[in-house]
Amino acid sequence: MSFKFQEISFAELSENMAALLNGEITALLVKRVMSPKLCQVVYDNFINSAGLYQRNDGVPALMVGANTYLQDVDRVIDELQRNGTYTDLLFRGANNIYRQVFDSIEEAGYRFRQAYIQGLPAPVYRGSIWNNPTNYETPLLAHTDWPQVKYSGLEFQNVKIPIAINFYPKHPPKGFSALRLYNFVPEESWLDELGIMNSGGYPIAQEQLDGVHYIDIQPEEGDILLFNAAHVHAVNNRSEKLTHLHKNEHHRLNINGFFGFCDQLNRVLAWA
Ligand SMILES: O=C(O)CCC(=O)C(=O)O
Repeated sequence: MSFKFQEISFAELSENMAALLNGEITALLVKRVMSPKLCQVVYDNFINSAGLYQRNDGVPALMVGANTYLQDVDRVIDELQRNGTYTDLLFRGANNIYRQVFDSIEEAGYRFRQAYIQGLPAPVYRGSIWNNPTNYETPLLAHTDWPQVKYSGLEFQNVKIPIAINFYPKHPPKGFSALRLYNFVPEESWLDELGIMNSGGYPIAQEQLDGVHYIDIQPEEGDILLFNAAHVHAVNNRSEKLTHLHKNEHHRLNINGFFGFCDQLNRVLAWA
C-alpha cells in the first residue's frame, strides 16, 4: 500500500475519493471548509452542549455524542440513547460538513448510507477534545483503529479500509499540534505480542515505533483531515507553551467519525 499525503480544496475532494477509499492515498487535508466565524459557532455549540461529558474508558476526552469503541452492542445502544442525539445540535447555525462530505462520496459515484446497529441508524460523528491528564503533550497516544472496526461485530466491520474523518472547528495555531501518521499498519500477531489486541490496538508504546517513517500533519481551524486509520497515528499538542492563550484557546476540538467501502454491500458506510 502506498503512503501518500495531499492537501486539497473541498472542490477537489470527490475526484480524490476513490483513491482514498482504496488505499492509493493515505491522507487528505481538505483546507478551510468552514469560516472562522462559523467554527466559533460550532465550538460554542460543543462547549455549551447539554450532552457534554468526560469520557473515562482509557482514552480520556471531553465528549459530545456516542462512542462505539470496544463495547458490546447493548452498551452501544444504551450509549446511543443517552448521548447520541446531542450531536445533532453541534452544527446548528453552521454548514454541516458531514452532509457535504457524504454528498461528495455520492458525487464520486458511490452508493452511500450510514451504518445500522440493530435496526437503528448509527451515529456518524461525535465531538472530542482529547485531554489525557497524565500526558498533556500526547493526549491521544499512538494506535491503529482497524481492530476496533474489524472486531466490532457491527455492520461496518468488513469495510476495506476505515477512513477517519476529522473536522477541527477549534485547533491550536499551526506548529503547536499535529497528527503524526506512521507508514505502518500493524498485523494482528504484532498487536497480540504487545498484549494490546484486546484494547483495540491502543496504546502502542513509543519505543515500538522507533525508526518507523512518519509524517506530521498540521491541520488548522476549519480543516477536514481524512486518513487511512489502519495506519498507526497519534496526536500531540504543545499549545500550553503559548502562555498568552486563554484556557479554552488551547482546545483542539475534533468532530470525527469513519467511513469505508464495503464490498459485500457494494456501498460506502459511515459510522462513529
Ligand atoms: O483527533 C485527531 O486528530 C485524531 C483522532 C483519532 O485518531 C482517533 O479518534 O482515533
